[in-house]
Amino acid sequence: MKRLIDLRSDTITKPTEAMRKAMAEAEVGDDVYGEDPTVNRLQEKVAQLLGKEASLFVPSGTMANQLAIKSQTQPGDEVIIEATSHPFNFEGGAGGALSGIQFYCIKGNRGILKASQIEEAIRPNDHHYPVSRLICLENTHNRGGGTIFPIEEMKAISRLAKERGLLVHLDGARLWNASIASGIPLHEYAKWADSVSVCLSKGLGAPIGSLIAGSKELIHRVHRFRKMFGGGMRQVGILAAAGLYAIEHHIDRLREDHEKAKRLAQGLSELKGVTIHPEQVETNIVMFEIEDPTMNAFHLSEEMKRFGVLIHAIGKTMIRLVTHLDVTREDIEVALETFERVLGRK
Ligand code: TLP
Repeated sequence: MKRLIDLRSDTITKPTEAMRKAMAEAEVGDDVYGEDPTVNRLQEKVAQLLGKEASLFVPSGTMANQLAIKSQTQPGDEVIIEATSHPFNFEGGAGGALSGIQFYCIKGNRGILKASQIEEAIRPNDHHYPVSRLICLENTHNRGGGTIFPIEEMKAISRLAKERGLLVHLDGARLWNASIASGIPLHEYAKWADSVSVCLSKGLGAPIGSLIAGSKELIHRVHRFRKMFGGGMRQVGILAAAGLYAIEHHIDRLREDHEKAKRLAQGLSELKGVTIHPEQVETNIVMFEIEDPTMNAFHLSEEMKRFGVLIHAIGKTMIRLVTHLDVTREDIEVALETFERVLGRK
């Protein structure tokens, strides 16, 4: 069967041979007893990279975000968040269901919020209002198009949060990408948040796994809730080994994914019916709009699939493409030729 070029997400990568070898050779133990040496090593490594006291291995980015919310709020509290963010839109309503919080959504500029917008959203200390407790940021911002959250704005938000007694959670599923593209170390970003989640199963190419990092006290609470949410795992050193391998070998190469995304955007800008701003592509996500009387985004996605290229239609006019470890530079050229075949040149 012809190999598909899959640009739907960076979550679709398969573990490399070398990663599988590291997994097969991993030393393991019962992690519910805290006795898995490979998990412990991964947790220490990630805490150190993020400059936090501790971190905890969890199955998914969704669980990491939801544990951050659960362990830093009370039912009835309000969580201030960007309107197109992952926790608000794509986590099955978990914030309400599992933590009893409500979200206060603010529309950002390609996912990026300003401290002044957040300031306006903080509720007065009056019994009519919910208690504003937690601010959630996302870096890079998925729906914003892989946008990097400017560090200066993060600092300003963190200062505001401190002044007003709120906490900050950073959904850093793709913080690795932000760090590589901006040259700002991971711990510099993490410094401005009380809790940070990172994913191993996106650009880094591991099959599973996320971590949540913060103070020892916070991670102690997160640990309790991880058990409650059913996320206590046993001999998962096998999975942690994939994560360690990914951290050691797949961070620097993210640059290549960013270059591939830029090439895609530039190529797409020459095609009929495509509205795209190549200069806005900062990391590995490319968003574009399709305006063609005969073709909407779903139709385009079907057509591309017929020719072996998978893309993600996220609405009638919007398409998302994500570059990753399992698409080569040649694949990008083939994908662009296929787009051209379907859409034609301007
Ligand atoms: N994002 C997935 C889909 O759920 C949309 C993707 O293909 O991009 N935070 C951010 C910023 C994410 O992009 C994702 C996954 C998550 C959290 C959740 O991670 P998982 O899928 O591990 O629960």
